[in-house]
Amino acid sequence: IFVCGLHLPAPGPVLSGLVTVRTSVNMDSGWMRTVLVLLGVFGSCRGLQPDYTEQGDPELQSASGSSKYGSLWPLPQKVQISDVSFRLSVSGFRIRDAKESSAGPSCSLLQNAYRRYYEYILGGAGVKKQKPGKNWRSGPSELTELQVWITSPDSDCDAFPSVTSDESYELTVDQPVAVLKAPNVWGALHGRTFRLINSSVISDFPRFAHRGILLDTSRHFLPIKVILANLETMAMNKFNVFHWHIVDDPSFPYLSRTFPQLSQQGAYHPYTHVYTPADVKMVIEFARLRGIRVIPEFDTPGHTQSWGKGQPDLLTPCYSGSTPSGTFGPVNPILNTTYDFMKQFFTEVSTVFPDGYVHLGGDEVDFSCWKSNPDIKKFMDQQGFGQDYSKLESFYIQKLLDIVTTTKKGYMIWQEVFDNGVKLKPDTVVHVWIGGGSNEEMGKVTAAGYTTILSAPWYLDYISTGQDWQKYYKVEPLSFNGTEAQKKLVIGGEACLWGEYVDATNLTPRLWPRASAVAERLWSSKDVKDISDAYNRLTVHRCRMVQRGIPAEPLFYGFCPHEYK
Ligand code: CP6
Repeated sequence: IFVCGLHLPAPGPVLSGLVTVRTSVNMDSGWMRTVLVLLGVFGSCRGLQPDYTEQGDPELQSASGSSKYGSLWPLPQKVQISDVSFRLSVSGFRIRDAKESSAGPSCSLLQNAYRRYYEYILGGAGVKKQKPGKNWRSGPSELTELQVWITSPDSDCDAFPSVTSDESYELTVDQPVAVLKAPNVWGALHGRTFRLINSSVISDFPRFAHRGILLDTSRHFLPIKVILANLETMAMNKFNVFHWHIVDDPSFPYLSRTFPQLSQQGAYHPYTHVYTPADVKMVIEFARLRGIRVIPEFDTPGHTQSWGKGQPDLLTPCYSGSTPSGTFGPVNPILNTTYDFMKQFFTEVSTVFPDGYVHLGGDEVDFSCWKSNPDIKKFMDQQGFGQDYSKLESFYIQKLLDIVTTTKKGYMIWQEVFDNGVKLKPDTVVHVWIGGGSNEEMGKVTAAGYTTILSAPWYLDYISTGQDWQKYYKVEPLSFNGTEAQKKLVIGGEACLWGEYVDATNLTPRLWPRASAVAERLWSSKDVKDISDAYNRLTVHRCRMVQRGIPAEPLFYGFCPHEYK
């Protein structure tokens, strides 16, 4: 196969591996790359163009203004760009490990990244023929290589990223070599900021450690290739958490080895609309290679209708009068079998998903079914809960948290669990989703000493005409009243794309580039808030996504440079 100037091995088992179970995920052998090209993840053969605005392209400037930062997105913490530009050595440009680097050729994560970035970088430079202008250095002005120098003894090459990973990097572009220096691979991956040409020094690190996107694969099944393409786009925007809201009321696409009947009965289709263990493994490894954590959410006790199909007696039978109505409510909190099931289920989850955290949901529990059920009523009396069903909810969650704690995982929960006064482990992450931008709830949660992340202002499934990215961009996560110590407990946020009205046909343009606004808010310095500078950079950043085959929607009228070059 000849795709985009690359000779690739014939796919053979690769494609079938995508739709059937593959037990080993070897991202290193080149087959994954083949898959990507075939999937159109690397949609453009030309790859990246140099930064047009930095080149002072007059036609682009007439379409939109240009930023002195070109198309950098999210904006690095510290940038010095000089007027001096270099020519990329088209024939000889290399990305390689620095001599002093603690990661060598055996670090497949980096070698994989070099291969991807090399294409992005050289694809662009090869297309645009630079004419020497007044800024070109006379004499040796060719950039011949990018050296990648991992400075700490342990590069983290074979590890999984975590909330404490150091993602910082330093990039010095000078000739004849550019140097990308980072304590470990996670920072080095962010060095994709390297987009060449001008002499520059960038010193960069994230403002917040947790920068996530929530995708919902229950309301609509999302094919693996959509998830992978989204991970690729997340990496372009320096997002580092994929919050996988994998199951919910309408369908249960997670194929559990322990309880296969959950997806057999609860998925939209038992073979085509499920995520097999091999699929899940592929998503996790694809994400890891891009510095992205995968945090699964198994939301209980509400949002569990689909669980009931394959697991009889898990849900509470609702009553109409004195007889069961045939419908079911939240997970039944009064049966021992419920907790036996949860123990087995979350033990499996803890081995399938390597991240240190699982999201346990706990949101929007509807009490009406519990209220209708006489056995629940009896239990409420026995426990002395009176009429307070949030006590019953807390009773359930408390037991669940204890179970999950035995699997050695940390947990995240939606804010209701905190609101109901459940006793939480000190390292619990409380996920704030109710309310608007400057959020009182963040004040409450952090005053109680818990770590928190913000989603309330970032529901990207909601759309309206106009540039609502600006609304997302202007959010200041630390605007609540609180002490410095409280603000340190805010570890980041997530943009949520709930799936009621989203499937593979509209996911990408609905999410991108609107989520890019959230990306910059969570990565860049607090005082990066010039909206017109953001507009200029984001316009070009969006064109970069489009050119890479990601159908990100436009911000406003105009055109992309690649349309006419
Ligand atoms: N699904 C689940 C949802 C929502 C939540 N949980 C939700 C509710 C209201 C709004 C947005 C999303 N669709 N499982 C709440 C976290 Cl406005």
